[in-house]
Amino acid sequence: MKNILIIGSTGQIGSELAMKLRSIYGGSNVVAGYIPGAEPKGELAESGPAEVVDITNAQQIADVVKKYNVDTIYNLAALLSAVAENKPMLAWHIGINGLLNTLEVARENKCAVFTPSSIGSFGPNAPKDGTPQDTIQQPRTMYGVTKVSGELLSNYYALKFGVDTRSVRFPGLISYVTPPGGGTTDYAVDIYYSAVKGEKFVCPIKAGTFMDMMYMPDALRAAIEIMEADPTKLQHRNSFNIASMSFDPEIIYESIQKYIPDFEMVYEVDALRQGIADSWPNRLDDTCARMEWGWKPEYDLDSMTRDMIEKLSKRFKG
Ligand code: AKB
Repeated sequence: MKNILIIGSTGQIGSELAMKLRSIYGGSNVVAGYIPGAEPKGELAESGPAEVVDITNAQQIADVVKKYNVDTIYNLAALLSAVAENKPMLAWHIGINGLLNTLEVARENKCAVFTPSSIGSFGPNAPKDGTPQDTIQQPRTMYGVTKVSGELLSNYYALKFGVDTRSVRFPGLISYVTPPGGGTTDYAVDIYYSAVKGEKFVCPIKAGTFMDMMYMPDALRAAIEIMEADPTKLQHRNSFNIASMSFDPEIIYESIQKYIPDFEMVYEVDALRQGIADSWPNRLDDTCARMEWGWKPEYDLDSMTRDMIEKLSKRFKG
């Protein structure tokens, strides 16, 4: 049985991952770490312990790890790509100084650590289609810089100190539960909200811009399966390419139109997000994850669209 701390438990991934981990390992064995102002609510608040854990405060992390005998830390604290471009110092402080705090506490207390990386860790010099597991990583965004540095730092702690660090490179994550904030791939979530509410969608990303995307249930499973994987089979650690679908705005629009035929979309391109998207891969090659720990996505675009529309319709139309 694991004792888990989630840092950033009330964010887009954390809020769903916490509930999933609690359903597997038991409510009392998963501590929801949060920062003041982002307190857990509802089911998340009621189903297990919660503690203030600011990733930039090493002592706070250490105190909670000791109090709950934590052996596994999910580090989900980060600024997403577009926000990080506007607040680069803060993005570095949370993404790298925060990670260093987490890794040091993990080293001292023998914890395993999961820290997600991203498709944003690649840059314009990496092959765009079928981006390999091991290739050039020269991102031109602060988000990407923190993600590559985080991968290297996590590998360093594994090699030098034996800390069990593992990670996946998440694509854009799509969910009907907690909306994302400040990502380049957020349009692929917002489009479903507009469609279900009967609103015209104003797309900030140009037609023809392909990016990897994934439905949240697959992403949660990836985060759990990599931490459960047999370490003797892992040739990589930080971080594995994972993939399930790649599309551009026209393709997701058509997928929604199959279920909501009068749905309309227009384009008003956001220069910051478009620039970031243009520097990212179109589609990652996830062969290593499939071979080393059996990664396999369950959702494709159509099954995701059906589920998103059904769940959001229930919420908005009652
Ligand atoms: C973002 O768009 O910033 C994130 C990501 C792909 O890492 N969703």
